[in-house]
Amino acid sequence: MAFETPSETPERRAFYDSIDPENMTALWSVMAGIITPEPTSGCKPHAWRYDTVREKLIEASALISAKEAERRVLILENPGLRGQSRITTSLYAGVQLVMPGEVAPAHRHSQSALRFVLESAGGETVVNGEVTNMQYGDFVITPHWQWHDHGNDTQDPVLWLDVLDIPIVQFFDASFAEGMGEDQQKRDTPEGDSLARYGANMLPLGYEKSTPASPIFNYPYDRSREALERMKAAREWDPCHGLKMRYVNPVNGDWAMPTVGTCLQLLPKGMKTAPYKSTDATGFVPVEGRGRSWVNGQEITWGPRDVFVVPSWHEVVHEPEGEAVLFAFSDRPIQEKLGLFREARGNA
Ligand code: 1HN
Repeated sequence: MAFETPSETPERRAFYDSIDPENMTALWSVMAGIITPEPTSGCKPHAWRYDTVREKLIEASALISAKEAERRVLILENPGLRGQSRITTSLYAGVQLVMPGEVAPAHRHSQSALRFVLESAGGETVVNGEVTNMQYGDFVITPHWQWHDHGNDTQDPVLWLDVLDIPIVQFFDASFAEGMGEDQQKRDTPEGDSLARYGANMLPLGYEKSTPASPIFNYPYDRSREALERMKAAREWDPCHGLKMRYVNPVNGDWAMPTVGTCLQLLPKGMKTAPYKSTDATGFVPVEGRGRSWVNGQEITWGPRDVFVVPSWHEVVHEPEGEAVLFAFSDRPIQEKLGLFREARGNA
């Protein structure tokens, strides 16, 4: 049963007005709005078309360099949350462009970031002294407070989706940031070191975890895709998700990032998923294939590199045209740790 707001009488109104200057509010006058029987999100279902985002970024590249901008990014703002730099209530997302020869200078901040590579013939990002080459579909993380800079020595534009936990850090008033004062940090770790060290089903003997983020910072698409391709043969489809795998921190099996959960999902040809809803508003990036999804009945069509959002507690049904692969991100790791995560499968 939902809470109901008691009716207002002239005496009650006068009372509310009398406590207002004292910085007090009567709970019973606002309770129904703040303790809701189900999530009531300001976040709306929406899709951003890659062609449009890319075109506008190329236009922006004539106006400002990556260096002057610090990061040349167009923020994907949820239509229900305009002006707040949010794609969902708890997450920030934007698409970043680095033109040939450009650098995005080294800096660090409390916010954790992920990059999902949308277009790259070999752009580079350096995290904590180690460079990694970026290819389409790679999932790259920049853990909080680690130095990072980006470069593009190729002939073609490099674009990726950035997802950061900015609204979460904002909520806790815990933001720190600083520039390095140099375009590029020193590369003092061999390329591929962290993937070899932590991403081969082994760990250095005696390794002790020092941060909640995964020590792997590039999860290459070809590896993740290969896993899905092999598993496909078993033909074990989850009715709501097809085949959905989460990216993990190999040290403890937790999510790769403490604040943002990420998955790669294969929807087989001919599948229409069973209705699903969960408390973690989720952003999807189709990597392969086209299709449509219904979000609380609202149809969203999608193709490669588009970005679309399913808000908290909105029922979603996916229907790929052929086989499709989707990258997904949400704040699920935090909700799980706080005991808040809920889901409903099927027509419940
Ligand atoms: C940031 O550091 C990057 O490093 C991208 O590429 C987007 C948005 C807000 C704050 C920091 C990056 C960002 C950001």
